[in-house]
Amino acid sequence: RPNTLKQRIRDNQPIVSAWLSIPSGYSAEILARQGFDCVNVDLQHGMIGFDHAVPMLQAISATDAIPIVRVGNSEPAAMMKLLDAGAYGVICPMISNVEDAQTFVSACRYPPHGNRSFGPARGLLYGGADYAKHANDEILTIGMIETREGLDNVDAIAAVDGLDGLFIGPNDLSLALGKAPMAEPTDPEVVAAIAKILEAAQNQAKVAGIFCSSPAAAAKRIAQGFGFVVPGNDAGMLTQAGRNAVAGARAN
Ligand code: 3PY
Ligand code: MG
Repeated sequence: RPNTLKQRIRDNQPIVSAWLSIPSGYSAEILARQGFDCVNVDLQHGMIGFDHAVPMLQAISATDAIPIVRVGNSEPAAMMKLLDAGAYGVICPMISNVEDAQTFVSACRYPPHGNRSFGPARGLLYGGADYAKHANDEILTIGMIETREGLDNVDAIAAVDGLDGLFIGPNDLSLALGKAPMAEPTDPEVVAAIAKILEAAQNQAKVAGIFCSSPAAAAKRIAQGFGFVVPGNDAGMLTQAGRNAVAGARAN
């Protein structure tokens, strides 16, 4: 199965991703049916472990949205297991140097391009019988730049072979620069860091992504040149919808 996210990157078409923190196959299914290019199961900050991630990936893979995951760290075993569970892309947090990026990419690629172990389980069901032949080309690898070291090394990280893109965590990046965590940073130093990461990705013809806290913020990031945006997560959407419902019902 071709990864339509890779095609969109080649065609310079922005990717709009859903972001799941609620451990539910049902909410995964609901969001996967709303037109997102991909749906991310967040195992870093979401309330989600491997056992919940599997039915969520199953729900997403019954739709046209591509199932991806954000892992908790760059530990290879966990990401290999999620790839086996059918994730077609991995977002890895806290990539700080070339070695981090290489360890990450290697875990997502079968030899000779990496050290991913063979046992693709649901990968085969989702990707098709020829999964093993095409997995190295179809699995999307996105490294997060959100530490000071990562920012300093961003040009070298962006150049790592097999790394498909960079993704900014604005909260951690703000913290790393000594500021309060913010989803939509306004501090000039953080704003400049974001521009630097975007440019580093563009210089390598790789996709630049960023977490956003609203649809309007995501639209602005696309206009700025980002090719992968997240217009909020499930918990934020539910919170907003709940608030609006109460306010609307009490409108008179
Ligand atoms: C951050 O803002 O640090 C993130 O990782 C967003 O998901
Ligand atoms: Mg982060």
